[in-house]
Amino acid sequence: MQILVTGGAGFIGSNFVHSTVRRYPDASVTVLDALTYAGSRSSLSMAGSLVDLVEGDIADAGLVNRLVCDSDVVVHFAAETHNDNSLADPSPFLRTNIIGTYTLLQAVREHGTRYHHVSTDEVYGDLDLDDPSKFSEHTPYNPSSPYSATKAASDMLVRAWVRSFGVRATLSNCSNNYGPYQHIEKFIPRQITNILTGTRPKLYGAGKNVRDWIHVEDHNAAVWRILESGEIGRTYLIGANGELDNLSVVRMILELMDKDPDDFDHVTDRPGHDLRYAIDSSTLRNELGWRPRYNDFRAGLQATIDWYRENPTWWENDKDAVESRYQTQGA
Ligand code: NAD
Ligand code: TDX
Repeated sequence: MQILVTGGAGFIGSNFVHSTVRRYPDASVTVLDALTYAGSRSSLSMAGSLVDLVEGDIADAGLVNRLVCDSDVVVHFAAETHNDNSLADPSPFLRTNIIGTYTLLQAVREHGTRYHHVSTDEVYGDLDLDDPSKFSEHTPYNPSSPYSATKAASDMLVRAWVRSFGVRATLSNCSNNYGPYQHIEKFIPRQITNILTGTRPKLYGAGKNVRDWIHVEDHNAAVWRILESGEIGRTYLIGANGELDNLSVVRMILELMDKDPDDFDHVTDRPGHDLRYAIDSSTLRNELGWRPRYNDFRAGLQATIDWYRENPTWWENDKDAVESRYQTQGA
């Protein structure tokens, strides 16, 4: 089996590559990654010579066509992924998330290649804090940010290519991931590395916004279930019933790192900040038998803290640049 993983040097993609080489030692894995600020060769060092890393852009049609031609399966993780960056400059989001996905779709269409599209729950917009409902496959799309709007556009392209051209694609929309190798611009690793560098954690606004946390290994196990048994053309929602407000997460990180749980700063809120995400993953559970294994968030968070503590060389060179970018946003 020849697998092409786009964005395999990023957070979820690199974890996917690690679990794939463990699970299918005979598979041949090629990563296509532009190595933007969010991608790192070192995230793949554990996979060593088992993985071929091609540095390139998913919007480069010639390169994509050559790589897809040699592949049995394409798993598409590559994207611009940070909401705050999409507010500062949306243009790379349009190019990578929309044109990049279009380029991949044209190639899998030409070669008849099986394709899985990795997307986010943010395409559904947000829920009120006191609304007991959750997102399901039937929730209408209603994205709020430039990031989520471009992810929604890419999902729509996939659905259109399935219906119009018979592309053999599945889609998944997952909630917020945590775990090792996540870029330190994101909420959880930003706070962990703040504490490790003697800076106070930064909470947007009052911290009442709710995210539905899932361990990255559970997300990737679900992607494998869908690749193996999912129905072509279907969308599967991935979530592990991990709803928590941001204030509780910051306090838990501080506590687990032996600090005073009130030792953080409230900073400027994100414009248009989505209130709450929550996923109903019953289709995936009932039809494909997937179950999350990392059901203890506190234990998963402690392991994630330990990973950042033990791997400072992976993140410390980026820390100053990330924090100065946040300072210009007052965050
Ligand atoms: P990430 O930002 O950590 O990694 C993205 C990777 O894509 C990087 O390695 C980057 O170099 C690469 N990339 C960016 N532009 C590229 C281009 N033009 N060509 C080739 N490679 C390019 O992202 P992540 O958090 O690992 O997210 C992976 C996917 O999962 C994304 O599609 C994202 O929308 C989706 N997702 C993420 C989450 C989450 O909580 N992080 C949740 C649900 C869905
Ligand atoms: O310093 C911070 N303080 C803070 O309070 C940061 C960076 C974030 N936050 C808040 C904003 C969100 O409510 O924490 C929450 C999580 O923020 P992010 O890590 O930026 O994630 P989010 O915007 O929820 O989007 C994430 O989940 C869905 C990923 O970045 C997306 O790629 C994915 O699609």
